[in-house]
Amino acid sequence: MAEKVVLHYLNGRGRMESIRWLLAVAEVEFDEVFLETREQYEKLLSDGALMFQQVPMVEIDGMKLIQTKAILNYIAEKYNLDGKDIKDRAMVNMYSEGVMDLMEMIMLLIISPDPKPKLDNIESKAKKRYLPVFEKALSGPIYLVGGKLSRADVQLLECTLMLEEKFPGILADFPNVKSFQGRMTRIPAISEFLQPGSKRKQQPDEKYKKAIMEVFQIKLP
Ligand code: IBG
Repeated sequence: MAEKVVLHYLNGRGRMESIRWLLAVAEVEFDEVFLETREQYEKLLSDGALMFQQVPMVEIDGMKLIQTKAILNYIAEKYNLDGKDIKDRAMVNMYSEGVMDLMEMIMLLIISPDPKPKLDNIESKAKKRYLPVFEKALSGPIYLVGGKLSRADVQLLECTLMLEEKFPGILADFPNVKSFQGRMTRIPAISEFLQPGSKRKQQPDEKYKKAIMEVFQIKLP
């Protein structure tokens, strides 16, 4: 029997959250080991579990996978959440990379000494650069690429929910994206993942910030 998938990261969203989303949509059960102390992280390092001394790390199919995008690619390929052919896969990757650029900006807010200008920049980029692309792509099709659910859809949903947390009403000018969000949240595995008590993580808080500083020895003001 296949070993259970195990996620090694902090108890927060960060770079692991998209992986949690994708596993949830693929209906793969997983356990989580939360890094709370520097010692836990150093133990992973001394065990040789982290190729580039970084997390996320995911134990899956007898491997210890690192690098967020490599992990997402593996899960997407394994569970048919990528494109049906090489061209569709290129489109899926392009959408997915765009969404990840935007989500990374939000993720990094927690370690910013002065988040306000960064927030303004994120809102402006979201409205002017990213959301118009998805509004156009979804004017008709149900999913972003090739008429089938892919990791790009899952990550777009994750991203739009994050955006609404920061900027309520931001989707008002993007009705196709808003309808897409409604459709996606009705997919049973997603609806379950959105329920309280699921493995989805909440917005970053002080405890999570403290863990980042402690585990990665980052000095924040
Ligand atoms: N390219 C890698 C990936 O995508 O997996 C980058 C991984 C990465 O930067 N991981 C950080 C790490 O392990 C944790 S994310 N750092 C240790 C090191 O020595 O490089 C931590 C995080 C931050 C800010 I910093 C916000 C949220 C999480």
